[in-house]
Amino acid sequence: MKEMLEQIRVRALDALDAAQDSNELEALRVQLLGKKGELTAVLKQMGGLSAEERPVMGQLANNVRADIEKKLEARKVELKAKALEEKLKAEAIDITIPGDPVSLGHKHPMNKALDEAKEIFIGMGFQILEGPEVELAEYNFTKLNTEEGHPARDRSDTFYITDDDSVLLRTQTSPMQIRAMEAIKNPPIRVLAPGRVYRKDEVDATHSPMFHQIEGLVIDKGITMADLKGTLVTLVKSLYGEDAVTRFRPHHFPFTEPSCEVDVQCFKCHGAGCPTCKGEGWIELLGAGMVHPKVLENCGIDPEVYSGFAFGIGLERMAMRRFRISDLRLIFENDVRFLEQF
Ligand code: 2NL
Repeated sequence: MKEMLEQIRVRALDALDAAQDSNELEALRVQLLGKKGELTAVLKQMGGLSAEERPVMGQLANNVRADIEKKLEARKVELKAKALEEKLKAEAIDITIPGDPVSLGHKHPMNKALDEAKEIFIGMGFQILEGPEVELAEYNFTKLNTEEGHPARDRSDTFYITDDDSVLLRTQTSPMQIRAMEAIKNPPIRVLAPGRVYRKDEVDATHSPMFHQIEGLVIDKGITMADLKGTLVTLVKSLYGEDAVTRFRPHHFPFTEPSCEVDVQCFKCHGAGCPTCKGEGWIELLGAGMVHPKVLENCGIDPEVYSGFAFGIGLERMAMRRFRISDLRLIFENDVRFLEQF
């Protein structure tokens, strides 16, 4: 029996040393120490031993069991550490592998031009206004001194929504400024109204049925044409540089009196005439004027107390000049190869 126990000890310790993982260890534990295990089988034969031999064998069997248990525990710890190490190795990330390139977009050239213009006017104390593109004819035309029957209201120029022509797609952003005047009964008012506007134009290199406008409005006591000129010359200098030359030409709009158009001297030929200015020497920028007294009255502002000026700029034309774009359609097609250039 002594030999059997010694044999079990030697084989058990060897087998435990050879075990590759915790499953094998568990199988060995059952096989060696379990109720139907080898050691138990030997112990069951103890009954046949003499009274002197029994405690000696009992002692030895306990020693063998203790050795096996000790080894089992030690291997358990070793194999657990080994398994963890293998797991970490398998999950290791090679941080030196180059990442997938992220393609970053950027602002559309129209929004760049718009943001530039906004910054300039915010710097002069203007508030930015945005509002509905579907408007009442009342706000788009009537209150702007453009009565029913006026050629600007013609169905061939305006997208009307209702059959009675009372609701339309706004043809300018002025309705927002009318709302501002109605809401702020006590000037000063300094607002900038940028946004989409719609006119029934055929698409070509310089026309689109949807385009963007920036309108500005200033109302206070004692506002004169000098304020209009000062503000717009500041705009031109911010856009084209300190030495840019500005020209004010008489014009007509129903909502301003007097009215003017504002040109900047061609920055390429300085007035001599070249392809950039189509031989004119000047480039048209915007329309402006002193707010018509009837428009002030229509909004509940007393023209005997207050006066003001307003202006309107086409944003696409501004962006085309700013980024030297030759065809308006490129701005709306959104071909990435075109947009990437700005
Ligand atoms: C142009 C001309 C202009 C205005 C817009 C305006 C607005 C109010 C009252 C009076 Cl609420 N006027 N806006 C004035 C003059 C010109 O736009 O050529 N736009 C592209």
